[in-house]
Amino acid sequence: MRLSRSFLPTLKETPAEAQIASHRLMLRAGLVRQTASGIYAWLPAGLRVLRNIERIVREEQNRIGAQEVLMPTLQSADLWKRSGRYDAYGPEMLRIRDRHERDLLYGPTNEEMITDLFGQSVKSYRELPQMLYHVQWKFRDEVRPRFGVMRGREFLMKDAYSFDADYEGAVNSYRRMMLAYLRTFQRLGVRAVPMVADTGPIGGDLSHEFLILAPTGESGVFYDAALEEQDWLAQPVDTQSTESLKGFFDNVTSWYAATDEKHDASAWEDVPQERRREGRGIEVGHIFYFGTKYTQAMDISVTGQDGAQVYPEMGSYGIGVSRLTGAIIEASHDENGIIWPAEVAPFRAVIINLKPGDALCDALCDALYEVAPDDLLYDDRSDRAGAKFADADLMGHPLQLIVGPKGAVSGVVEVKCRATGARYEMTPDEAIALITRG
Ligand code: P5A
Repeated sequence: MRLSRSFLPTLKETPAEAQIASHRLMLRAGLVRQTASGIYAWLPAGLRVLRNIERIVREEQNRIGAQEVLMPTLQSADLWKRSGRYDAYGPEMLRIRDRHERDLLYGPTNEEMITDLFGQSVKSYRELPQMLYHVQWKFRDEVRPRFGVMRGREFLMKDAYSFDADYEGAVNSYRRMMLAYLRTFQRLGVRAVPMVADTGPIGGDLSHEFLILAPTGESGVFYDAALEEQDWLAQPVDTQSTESLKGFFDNVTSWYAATDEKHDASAWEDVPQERRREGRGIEVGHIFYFGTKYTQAMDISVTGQDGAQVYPEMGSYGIGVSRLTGAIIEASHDENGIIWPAEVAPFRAVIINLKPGDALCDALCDALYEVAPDDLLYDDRSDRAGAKFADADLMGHPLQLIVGPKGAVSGVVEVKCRATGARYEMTPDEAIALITRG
């Protein structure tokens, strides 16, 4: 994308309404704009990041056998009356009435809808297990929307739902999902630590939250550093084997990790001093096992092995896709701006032309840009170099390829790595190799 023709409105001033770094940087880097309290429009660079996060989330859901669907944002109140949550959910639910005076709501989550869809089609235990997910906007009328997309009213969630014939199957689904989450967050370039959690309005017996460590997080966290050192992508887990899943799960839960709500001071004493990590965390995912809570309330059963009707065991599994955009920035920025992990960056690199109009500079920049025009940002504006460097640092592109008149003559591209600040001089061919991926 050519910067001179793009809609990437960066701000020099710090927006007064933004209290935390990620919110300030998302506004300054031109990723989002607020359109109403807790509701945001995604601008081109922000949308690219959101789509990158979604892509990784989807790949890891598909990898454990979950199937994607797309349920609507609007739901009928009748559905929620069947589970008893229409009244229980309270003022966070945005209630809507249509022209026929029928009660609708903007979905805050989809347990009821998916249970109903499942019940319409699945009649026998032989069709189990099922794992379905979608990536869809939710609405929760939070009392205090704050921190930008981090606690919005409208937000994008990946929510998955599992249906199993029995407890053992349901626990396997839960453990499979935990593995998918740990792989997902690692690929996103952040370390999210799983912690035992309360189940709140979703309900159930078993629940984990995934928290990214950041000083502005809403929960206090205590955990064993061993959890951060694991390579979840390299661990061999056979997701079809109960034993293998159990081994993985027992390993994860053997290390101490708790939010302040569940913190146990005496168990904490058992963690070796040098491995104790204490701070604050941002909840980017939350998984629940709640058995037959919804299937029973909504009377959705299947024929079991012995011919009797049984209520399938369920779990639900959420990732805050839009919140992750803010959370990743919260965990990865400096005083100059965002430092995008490569997997989610809106562009692989920015090409900075220090002298647009100079034939050699233009030719070298064009040659670099042509390598992958959809994935590169070309700063072809005739602004001062200082302003371009500042915007590049602010927007957080992993690499900056700097082309000036001297380098253009001698065939030298200066490459700056945003994360380390290291600078290298290389030939145009080496620079091309660097930005050619896959
Ligand atoms: C799990 C999936 C659920 O809703 N039902 C379907 C279950 N869980 S949850 O913990 O309430 O939400 C899942 C994740 O969504 C993100 N999230 C938010 N993101 C931005 N703004 C909000 N107001 C907001 N509320 C929840 C969190 O990342 C949470 O872990």
